[in-house]
Amino acid sequence: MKKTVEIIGAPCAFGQRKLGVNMGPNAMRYAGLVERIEGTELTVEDKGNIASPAIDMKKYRGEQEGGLRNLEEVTEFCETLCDEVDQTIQSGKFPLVIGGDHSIAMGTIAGVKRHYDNLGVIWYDAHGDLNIADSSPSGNIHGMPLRALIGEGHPDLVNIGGYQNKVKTENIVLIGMRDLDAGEKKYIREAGIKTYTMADIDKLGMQKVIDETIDYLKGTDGVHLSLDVDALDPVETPGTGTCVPGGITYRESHLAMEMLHDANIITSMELVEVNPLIDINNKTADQAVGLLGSFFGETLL
Ligand code: HAR
Ligand code: MN
Ligand code: MN
Ligand code: MN
Repeated sequence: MKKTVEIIGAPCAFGQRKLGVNMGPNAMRYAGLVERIEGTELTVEDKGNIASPAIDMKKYRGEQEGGLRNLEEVTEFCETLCDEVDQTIQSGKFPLVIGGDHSIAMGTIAGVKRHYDNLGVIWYDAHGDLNIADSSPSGNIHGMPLRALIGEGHPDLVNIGGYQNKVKTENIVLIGMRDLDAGEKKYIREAGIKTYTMADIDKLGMQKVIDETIDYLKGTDGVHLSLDVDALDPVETPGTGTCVPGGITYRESHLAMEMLHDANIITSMELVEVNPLIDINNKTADQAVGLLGSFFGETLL
């Protein structure tokens, strides 16, 4: 792990329809994010929040046209984020991007991939985020970023950062899947993407899932961890816009973070979809910060 962690706040809410996810970065700061990482051996620099296009509430709440809600705003946001992440890595620091909805992954990974030839991606999520406009039931772009990163979908999204094909299907591991749309299931099978559904986690246990994931990605030259808090069970972790019952527990998620820390394979990370406006006393941000503590090397003893 690089010695300095640079926090980049990415307050984007354009990838879905629930305002409040743009307050996720500050909710995590309020929950003690900086202090928590500083409690490990690492140095923390908080770059603050990147600029977001203005939110026009009428348009934001309105029906989308053309199957992609707020396409221009998402694209503009991700272009800015891409350059920020690129700069962070160039200056020798570890980028920790805090969202914001999951559409920001297209910006984060566009910036990351400029530095790696064979990037691996761990997508820890209830959802595959592998839709294109035609297969999307919602038109919400946060359900599409991974597919765009692979190189399919609207050209504006596919070309964020000025280039395409950032992630190879054989370098992806999906963990926590339990709400895949029909088109996503078909795509995952056809592309042969390594997938751990909740049923797989039940059977194997999180320890084996992460051991296998680390082994599976051993040929990559960097691994990005994209952690969507809706991977966790909504009974414990309710502050997120698209809750799906039957999720990963908080303790299992700690185990995953601790193992990834010990394996020392993650070269960039983002944590997304914390929405304090639909949370209970900021507990989802508290948990997100707890998981980040484990990821950055906190121990219980
Ligand atoms: N698959 C559904 C859609 O495309 C729901 C996607 C929800 N996505 C996120 N990110 N919360 O994982 O609309
Ligand atoms: Mn997601
Ligand atoms: Mn999700
Ligand atoms: Mn750019």
